[in-house]
Amino acid sequence: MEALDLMNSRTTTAQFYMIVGLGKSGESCVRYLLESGQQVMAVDSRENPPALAALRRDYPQLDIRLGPFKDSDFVGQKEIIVSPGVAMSTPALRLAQQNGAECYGDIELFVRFANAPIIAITGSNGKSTVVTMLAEMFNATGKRAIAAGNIGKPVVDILREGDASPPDYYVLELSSFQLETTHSLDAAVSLILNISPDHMDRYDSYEAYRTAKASIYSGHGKIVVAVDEVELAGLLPADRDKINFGETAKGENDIRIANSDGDACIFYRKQKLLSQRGLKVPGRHNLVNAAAALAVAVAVDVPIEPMAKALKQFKGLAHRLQFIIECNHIRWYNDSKGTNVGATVAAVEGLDRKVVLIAGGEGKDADFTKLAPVLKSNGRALVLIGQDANKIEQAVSGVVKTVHAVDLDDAVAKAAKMAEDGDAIMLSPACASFDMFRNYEDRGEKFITAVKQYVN
Ligand code: UMA
Ligand code: ADP
Repeated sequence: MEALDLMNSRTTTAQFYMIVGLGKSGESCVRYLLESGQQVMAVDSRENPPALAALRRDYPQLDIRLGPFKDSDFVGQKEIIVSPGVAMSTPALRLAQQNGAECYGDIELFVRFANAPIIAITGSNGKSTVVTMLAEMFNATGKRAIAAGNIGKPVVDILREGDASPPDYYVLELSSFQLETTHSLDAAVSLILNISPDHMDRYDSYEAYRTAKASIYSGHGKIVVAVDEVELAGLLPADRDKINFGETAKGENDIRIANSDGDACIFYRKQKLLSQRGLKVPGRHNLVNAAAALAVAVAVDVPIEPMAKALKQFKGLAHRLQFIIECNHIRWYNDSKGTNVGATVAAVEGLDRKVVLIAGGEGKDADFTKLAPVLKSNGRALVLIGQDANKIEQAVSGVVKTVHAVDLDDAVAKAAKMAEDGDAIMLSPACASFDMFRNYEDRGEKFITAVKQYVN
């Protein structure tokens, strides 16, 4: 049965929903609910949220309230669908809950109607890469998989598309924000890739962030475990089928990483499936991502060799350790999606050469001292931009030569002057982009333009 019919059959009379946030998630929920005959109002604390113009055009009668949230709009609501960018600790939402409202996010709405097994993936870093790897691997080997969620396609759009025949798998990238507002997830396979501090401006503690991530394990499905990740300790439920991956994975069905013939390789049951040099994506972290994707393949019981073969064709995503150009023996990389300290550490560590790092932006209350060891071992110099440039400088003081730049053009010119033969120059900000750019894509594209202008 198609999702819209399913929803109509479940609700004999139209229900009233309040949608909080009119970004991508809110827009998809508004459209889906209206298309399925429900009643909707929407609020956004911004004056001009991204979906406003399109919704006003298509639904001129829709009740939309903008600007700072008003308690009076929330009290008395029964069903509130909350966008991931709005914290559940927002006072108006707390008040609504105290008054009996059920609050949940778009992922919850989706999982109630999803008609194919869900592979749920979270982690502080590598989510989009692994989700895309898996979708490409399935689709290249005769299975149909749809990738959605935090990767950029709102899940409710899948319900709206009302696919006549369900895919074999939904591969969902889930952020901690989305997991917090999902209560009925029962994924066929769930995976936490890694956990390191992120979004500390939104959580009261690191523990609260870890707990939000761990809720991906709710339900009865199999769990794919990154066994080398110490941060997962204490989060794993005991009584579930598990497939491990990593250097310390030892089980019959596990995916193991080990050195062989001078290269880091991935093994399954003593068979070498692929090696670091056989991948098109650089960096040790991408070998780990590949191992994670293969462990999911084991968990869903599809033939592993064709999946490994398809993985070798994966070319990587834009803005993730993306090679731009080599000029005068210097290689330039765009890692604009490196939006937290853990990602930047992995990116700098992942290259087999010294790095002039361009970093900085909106720091989300991160602890930047964690950048110091990797800058000491692999860094040539540091060029800082953005709102939290001084914070980063203080945190890594004296480790490498550090300069400040006013914008990306300036940063590119300064980085080029400090690089030596054979070095890499990389934008991997360890910060969000919103202080200077529309988003990380905008930052990455502007960086690529600045690099190309500089070298030409
Ligand atoms: N906002 C307000 N007031 C509101 C509603 C939102 O100020 O009333 C702000 C938020 O604080 C945020 C921005 O608007 O800064 C966007 O929030 P949103 O909830 O409207 O976002 P969407 O456009 O719906 O996009 C969301 C995810 N965004 C966030 O979680 C912030 C997208 O992930 C995701 O691709 C999309 O749903 C589809 O599922 C982006 C992201 O940055 C890439 N995610 C974070 C990350 O990866 O680190 C978690
Ligand atoms: P996410 O969707 O979790 O943000 P991405 O796949 O978009 O993850 O990668 C974001 C950044 O994280 C990359 O630019 C890279 O620097 C870093 N990264 C990717 N995979 C890993 C990993 N397994 N461990 C640590 N860092 C990683």
